[in-house]
Amino acid sequence: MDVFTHALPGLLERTDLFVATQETPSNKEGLEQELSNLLQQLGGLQQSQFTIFIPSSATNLTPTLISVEDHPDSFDDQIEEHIFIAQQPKPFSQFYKFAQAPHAFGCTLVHLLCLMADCAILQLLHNASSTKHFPPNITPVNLIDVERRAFWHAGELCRCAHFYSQRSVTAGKFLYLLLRCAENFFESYGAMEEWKWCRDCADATRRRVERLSVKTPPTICPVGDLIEGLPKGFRLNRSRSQRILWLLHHCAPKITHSIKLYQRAANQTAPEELKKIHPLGKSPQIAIEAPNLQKPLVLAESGTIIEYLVEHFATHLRPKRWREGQERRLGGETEEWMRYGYYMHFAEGSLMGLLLTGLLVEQIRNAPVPFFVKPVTRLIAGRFDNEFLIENYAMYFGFLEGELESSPDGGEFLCGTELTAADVMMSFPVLVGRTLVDLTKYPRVLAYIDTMEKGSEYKASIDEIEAKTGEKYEVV
Ligand SMILES: N[C@@H](CCC(=O)N[C@@H](CS)C(=O)NCC(=O)O)C(=O)O
Repeated sequence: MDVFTHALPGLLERTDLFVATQETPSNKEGLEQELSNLLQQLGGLQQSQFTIFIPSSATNLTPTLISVEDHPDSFDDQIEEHIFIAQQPKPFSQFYKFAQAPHAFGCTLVHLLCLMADCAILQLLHNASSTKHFPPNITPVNLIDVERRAFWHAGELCRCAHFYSQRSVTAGKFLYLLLRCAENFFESYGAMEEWKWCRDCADATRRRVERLSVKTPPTICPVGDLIEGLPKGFRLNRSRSQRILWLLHHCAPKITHSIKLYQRAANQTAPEELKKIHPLGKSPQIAIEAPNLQKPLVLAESGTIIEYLVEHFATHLRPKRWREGQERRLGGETEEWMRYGYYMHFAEGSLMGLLLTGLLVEQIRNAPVPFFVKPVTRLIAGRFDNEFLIENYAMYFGFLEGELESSPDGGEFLCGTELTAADVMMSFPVLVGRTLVDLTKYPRVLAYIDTMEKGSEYKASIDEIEAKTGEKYEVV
């Protein structure tokens, strides 16, 4: 990745220098060599090299193209860009609908970077022939081919407008930038219809951004699009937030998300800034942004966050509620549904309480105390183990083993054959459990963890955390 991200700025700088350098008999040969190098290196950065920005989980995805004519439901008459697109269907009438936000961001970046590289090539070719009077056959690069390719990349940026227009203020600002880049290219290329379209669509984006520009509070897990560099040293590691991120990957493409990382204080508590969003200042917290919301909707407490997200964006992660013919009757619920409600509460209400005690005891046992105090801390920890933890671990994990064995229809999840949001909720405590308890005695629990960890959305959430923090994800 570094090779390419670092290469382009350097190549653009060298392009500027080449263009600004006056040709003299003494530097002519050097300039010709530099021109050839630059054209080769900029050309070498084309799409295949830049596709590194597309996450591996999304490489098999093909975004669908939608238009106002064929997909009127995908266009909203409250969104400025959609109003513009409906009124001005030419020259861009089809837009990409992406299945995953990281895929969309990756594709957009590829087109943006390719357009920048192509514009630099065009600038070089133009300067070499018109200012430096190099012979036209000095390079094998075909001007028409590069122009066509750049035109296509600029058009692809415009076709991403629908995706970004439905999202947050930050995404709107990014879209504005994309449209202005495409607009600049079309203007210099002389494609006036496309230039005008970009200019007017960018204006619609600017108006939407102004309308939505409310102060967005920083959150540990804001839902919305954010394409910002994250400060180094901030981390999400060792936090319940991972399961929310996992769920957000299951909510795609109905909602896109980004995460903001906060660093724990030395004593492991959350930083004070988090209290500005929710008085308890605990993680996770999410802020939902939507065109109809005057200000972001802030939610705290994992269970509430999960239930809210499922209700609006992931009803497929909730089991069927009623047995046939028993609708809305007392006791008419399916076993899957009853388990779902139970585990949604059991995770934080019961199991986490036990595990937090276990984690605390581990801290006492491993506390950096002088050697003569060690026997005391070990004694305290040992008493907790013997009188409370060992027995309760066996009871709770034995219970889960039995529950998995009797899961409806022989399913491998806690509420039957399908993954539900209750499993997402339970994932954090069972993963913490794996660090404290010898789970080999509970093979079904181990298999359950293994199945969850193999899920593509689960893996995508871990990849996202690791990419953001630059470290391996660890549960505690
Ligand atoms: N039951 C809450 C627990 C929230 C919680 O305690 N979160 C931890 C991170 S996993 C935290 O913020 N710890 C820092 C602190 O307590 O200051 C939930 O599930 O959201």
